[in-house]
Amino acid sequence: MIFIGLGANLSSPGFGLPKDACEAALKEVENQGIKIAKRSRWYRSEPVPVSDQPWYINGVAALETQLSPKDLLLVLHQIEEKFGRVRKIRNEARVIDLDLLVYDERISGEGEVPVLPHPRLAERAFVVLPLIEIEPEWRHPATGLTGRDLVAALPTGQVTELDE
Ligand code: PH2
Ligand code: MG
Ligand code: MG
Repeated sequence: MIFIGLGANLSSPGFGLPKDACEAALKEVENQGIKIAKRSRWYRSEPVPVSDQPWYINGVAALETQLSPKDLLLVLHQIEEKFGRVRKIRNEARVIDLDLLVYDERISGEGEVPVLPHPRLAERAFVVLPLIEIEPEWRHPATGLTGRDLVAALPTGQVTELDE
């Protein structure tokens, strides 16, 4: 299974509100010939680490593609660029963020890019909750932890709720 995380906490002139940008980004993934097998609902989440940035919209999608992890990451970065994402500082507010979280059972070696599974996946409620929503039986390839284990192990105090 291949999972990507979507996130946004700034509006953009071209794509509007964060949720609209996330929806448009999923369309764009499909336009690149990549199948969206499953997608979570959208969640509203407090910035991690806590800051005075606007809250995020987050979600996770399961993809089907023959692209290699490297090529898939390249496509995700191209979509981010198309949406006007400018990278300056780590964790800064953004119009769209597309992260490659998991690529089947792959575990990256030292220095390999992309790092798989995403190194901060298990610490983040805004990733774990939507991921287990679409794939409750999933196990973390490196730790073997189940969805339920991952939820139980999340750091406390990360507010993540369904956006309704
Ligand atoms: N992304 C980050 C850093 N912090 N916090 C929330 N709630 N949602 C995000 O998507 C997020 C974050 C770095 O990519
Ligand atoms: Mg991210
Ligand atoms: Mg990113």
